[in-house]
Amino acid sequence: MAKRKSDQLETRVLGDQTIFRGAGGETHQTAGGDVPTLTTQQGVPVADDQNSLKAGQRGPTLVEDQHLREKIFHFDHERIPERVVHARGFGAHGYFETYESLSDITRADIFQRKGEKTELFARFSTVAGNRGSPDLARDVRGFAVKFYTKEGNWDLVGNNIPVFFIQDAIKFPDLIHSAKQEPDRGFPQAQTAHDNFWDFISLTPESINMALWIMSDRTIPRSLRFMEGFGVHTFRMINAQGKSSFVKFHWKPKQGLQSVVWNEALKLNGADPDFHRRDMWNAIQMGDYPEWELGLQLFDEKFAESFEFDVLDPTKIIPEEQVPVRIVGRMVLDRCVDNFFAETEQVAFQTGNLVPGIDFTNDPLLQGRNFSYLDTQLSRLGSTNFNHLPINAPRCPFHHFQQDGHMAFHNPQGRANYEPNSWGKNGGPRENPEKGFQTYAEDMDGQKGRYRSETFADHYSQARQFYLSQTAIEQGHIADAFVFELSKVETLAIRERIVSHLLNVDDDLAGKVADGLGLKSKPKAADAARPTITDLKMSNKLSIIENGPDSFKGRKLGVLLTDGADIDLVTALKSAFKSEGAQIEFIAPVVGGVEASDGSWIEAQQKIDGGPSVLYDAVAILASKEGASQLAKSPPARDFVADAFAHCKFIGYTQEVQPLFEKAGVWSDIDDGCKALSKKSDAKAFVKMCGDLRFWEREEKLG
Ligand code: HDE
Repeated sequence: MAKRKSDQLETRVLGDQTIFRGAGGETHQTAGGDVPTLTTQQGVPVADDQNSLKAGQRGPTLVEDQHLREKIFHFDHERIPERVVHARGFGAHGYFETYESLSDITRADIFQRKGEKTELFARFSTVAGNRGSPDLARDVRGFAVKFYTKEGNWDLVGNNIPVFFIQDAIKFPDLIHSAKQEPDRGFPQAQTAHDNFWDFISLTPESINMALWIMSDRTIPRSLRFMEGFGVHTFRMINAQGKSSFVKFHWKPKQGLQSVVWNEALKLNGADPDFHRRDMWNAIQMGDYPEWELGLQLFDEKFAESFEFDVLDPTKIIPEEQVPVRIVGRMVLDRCVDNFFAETEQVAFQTGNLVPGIDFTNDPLLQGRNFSYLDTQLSRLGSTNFNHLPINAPRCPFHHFQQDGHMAFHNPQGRANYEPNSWGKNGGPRENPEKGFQTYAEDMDGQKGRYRSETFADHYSQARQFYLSQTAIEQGHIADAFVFELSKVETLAIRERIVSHLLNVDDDLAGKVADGLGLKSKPKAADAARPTITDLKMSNKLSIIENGPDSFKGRKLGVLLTDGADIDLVTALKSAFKSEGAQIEFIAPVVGGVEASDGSWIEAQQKIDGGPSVLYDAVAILASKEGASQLAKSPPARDFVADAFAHCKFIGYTQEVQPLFEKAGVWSDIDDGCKALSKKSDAKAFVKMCGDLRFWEREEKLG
């Protein structure tokens, strides 16, 4: 027992616990034998981290307590401004593997050597919500990747939707102001279902294509792992001979595409506001590394001139049927961050971060972004030296004469901090016309003016193409989403204006939305700058359902158990789903677990009310007779079944569950999406069945 100087305080070491006894009682701290001594930031060892320095037992705290002041001072300044958009995000480390040399198309070093791996960091985000907002907000997802290439950092700062709301950067502050919380009341946050947003959209016809995309299930992805990514703008690739090709970038998830349904998203936000980040974290920690393939749509001036729309207009896609996507490599995310703040929060993406061999086009949105992303880092990270942070620093050698400023870790060494200079070898780095970044020498000629090109004037044709390319289920979801959002809009004129735009997209959609809103009379179609092209070819790449996963791999089964659950079935399910590469979680009346039919103990991961069925892609309910009648009395257990059924999930069940299913109101509706489990071999059939996204036929029946 070590005695302190003060009579009132003593410190005892008991096993691996240090016990401090003071007038206020005892505090305990676990400390292994070899742990380092706690110090201040100056490295001064700390003797007492429990009590501030006071004049007397009950006296005032003394300002000379430097440890207290340093600790509180630092804590007071822990937060930095959140991103003005894309505040809520989740990042992970990984690598890019080049499938083939693209030296005929680009001199970008990352695309020169087949099989080469390049370190990268990816950050996924929602756009409108604040840093603490829920993951399943209906919103576009940011999809930003920083490649640490051998010739500098290349940032591909994209979204999970290939088009954008506006055509010119000058409208971005208006768009974002309208989407975020309204300025007088400070709400609603993380949702577009309010007047300001739809007012802006209804007065901005160029946003209608994007409006269709955001009302689709693309904005409620099942997981960050199951969504596509897009560079959105047309970029250029330049080869060593200076030849330019236009390019659009695509990320295709190897897991396939998958979204949740809206009612599920609403419930998920309550059940687990961190659903997406938890999913990504768990998948990587378990070694189920998410992968995307990078695809390029490459085309030349000739195609650009013959295309129905302007390739510089970011509200348009180029359908894959017109320019196929060439797969050139893959991204694997295989490492979680060590520290969320240092990496995910401080990473600074910039569209301006390009490498030799990749270049901009004159897309007016991209041009505006190039200004914004550098500028915003100063107010967010507080110093021009944000590139000194490890997450932002290039991994290749870098040499320049930029110096000083807040928090400068690297300054030029030696005498030379300017160029040209006469100091020969010691004079520091020099420019290199061969290796250096060469801007593509595009011809430029024109009068100054604030223009919107005539070639950007078609606002409805691709919205129609997108809508008609969806399956009937997805079309239903789009109409429902419009009705949901516009029902939250209080101003009738705004609701009507949106319907007037939809009339230029598709009559049937406009009709469904007008009916869903209970409009007394249908408005007339909005004046269109260009008539809608009605015969654009459909593209099945635009549907999620048509591009879903082909197995249950990487997805999650939730098994609701009670005491007496059939051990053979539990074991069979476990092994069938594990060998499929899926996750399985047990839910029970108490988290301690249940006693199975053979007397063995099965530990649960969730208690029923903490593990609702919205957390799972498919569910099974294995109960004894007694267990099922207990569950029938439990509202969370009834919701578990009713929600799984309403969300068109595949459901495995044993006959004993009848009382529970009856109470949940689904027993008489049991359909082909429900699999009776009675023998071991049923588990395999069930996992196969779950390979489909959902049992959508049920949705049609439920209406
Ligand atoms: Fe962004 N955007 N953006 N954006 N954006 C930001 O940069 C901006 C746009 C995107 O995980 C900000 O560092 C303007 C399109 C992602 O850190 C800011 C315009 C696309 C992220 C900014 C756009 C994006 C951002 C806020 C219109 C898809 C998160 C914090 C001209 C192609 C990156 C920051 C991360 C973040 C400006 C439009 C994607 C303010 C001015 C189009 C994924 O600089």
